[in-house]
Amino acid sequence: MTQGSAKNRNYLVVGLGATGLSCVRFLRGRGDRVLVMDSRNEPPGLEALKAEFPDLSVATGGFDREMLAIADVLVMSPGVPLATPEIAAAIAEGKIVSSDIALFREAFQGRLAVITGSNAKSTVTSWLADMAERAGLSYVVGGNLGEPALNLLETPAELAILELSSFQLELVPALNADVAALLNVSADHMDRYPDLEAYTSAKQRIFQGCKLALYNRNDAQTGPLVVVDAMRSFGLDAPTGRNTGLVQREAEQWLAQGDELWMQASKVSLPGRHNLENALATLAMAEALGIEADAILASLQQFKGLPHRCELVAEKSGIRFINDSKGTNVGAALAAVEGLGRDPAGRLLLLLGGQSKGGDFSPLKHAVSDCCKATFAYGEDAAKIQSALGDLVTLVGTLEEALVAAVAQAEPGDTVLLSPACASFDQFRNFEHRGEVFRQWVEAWS
Ligand code: UMA
Ligand code: ADP
Repeated sequence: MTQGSAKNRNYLVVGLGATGLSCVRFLRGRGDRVLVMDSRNEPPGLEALKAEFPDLSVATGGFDREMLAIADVLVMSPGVPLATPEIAAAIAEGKIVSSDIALFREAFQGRLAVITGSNAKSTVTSWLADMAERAGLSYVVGGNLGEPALNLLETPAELAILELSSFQLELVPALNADVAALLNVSADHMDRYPDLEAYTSAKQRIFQGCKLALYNRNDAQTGPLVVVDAMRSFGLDAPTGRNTGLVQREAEQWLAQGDELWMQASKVSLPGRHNLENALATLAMAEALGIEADAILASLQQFKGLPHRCELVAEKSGIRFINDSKGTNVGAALAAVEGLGRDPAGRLLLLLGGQSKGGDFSPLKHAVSDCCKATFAYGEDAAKIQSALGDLVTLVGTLEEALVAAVAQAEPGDTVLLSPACASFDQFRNFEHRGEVFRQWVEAWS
């Protein structure tokens, strides 16, 4: 897989979402020849693209064989699998594969911090950006988080912080990042990968050529499998060396780096044990990047978190309502249930449901049994959830019905938690829409 801006090459941008649009603008901006194709009849950015580049050749409604024949470089969007038959055939014929992240890596001259994982990517990425902001650094932040990486090049910056998905990582050569973090690995996108190993291999690509690899020492799949200059780990146990972890001092737990105590864990702004992990990962990255300690400490205590991630929506009649709509896979819901539900145990009313993305729900069984007073499953894969969790689960039709059933059983001191472990697309536009429907229902409830 090579990139490069050799002239006289035909770049074929495959996919016309946010990424494709950013690629067209970037390649045209540097004077390259660009073609575009999308398998959808009406891809989202088409009108904007035609208005901006009236002379551009665009093929829609399929993967156009003529365009594929002309192309030298396929600039892939993350939503299009490399295994798509037309694409796989073109690669077998010798077409070069590139992507927005690969092009970004070539063009960006500053320091690079990259973050992946099945869960907590957006939280850690945004938290690190919050630290950079408080330290007054010139930085940009984006990638899978939302703003396509190539758009970030418009802002001069000394540091780029990128959240990267497995889809994006499949499409990059060595990123040579200054700090690369793999936060955790659990099954996700199993509708796209043949097995967990293939998905994990994609995630592992983040470490290629990095100066410092950060991994989760309690998740064996995250340790770098390639040779790296240096590595550190984070975890909720006591740290050795320059690793980060939790240390008990009398009645208090502290965030620590080796022997050095940073802050009492109780002062971390985000709720739950899983967010202590996130705090420790972010602290490790920030320290490695040389971000000043005062900025790190202030952010650990004040960062507000992102909407739809274990977000307290309201407390009514003594019942807390938490929106974790971004908990779109089993690993995420497990972290939310264990992170919020163990102390005290048995006070959670959990709402699960939607489209399963091929995941296996059985890893939730112990945590649900230990932490939840009741669990309700709704939506397309509700029966699949029930067959994994058995009597622990009550079947309902919709999220609203799950809420009605949950509040009927809730008592003061309980928490109603939406952490669905599924994609939302069966009943909602996206996870944000699902979270908003939850919020609106709670606000209207009395
Ligand atoms: N698609 C087609 N035919 C095409 C091109 C795309 O059917 O020819 C479909 C894809 O299968 C997918 C959808 O269109 O369902 C969007 O794909 P895309 O690659 O065009 O997406 P972009 O709009 O470019 O957004 C992408 C990321 N989307 C995906 O990886 C699916 C966004 O992550 C990311 O924010 C954006 O680039 C900027 O970097 C979203 C996401 O869901 C949030 N990511 C997954 C996740 O977090 O789990 C990986
Ligand atoms: P991502 O960008 O990887 O989807 P987010 O930061 O948006 O990650 O968080 C998504 C969900 O992951 C949260 O809503 C929560 O359910 C779960 N989560 C948060 N922190 C962790 C963690 N440390 N380990 C596992 N799951 C987590």
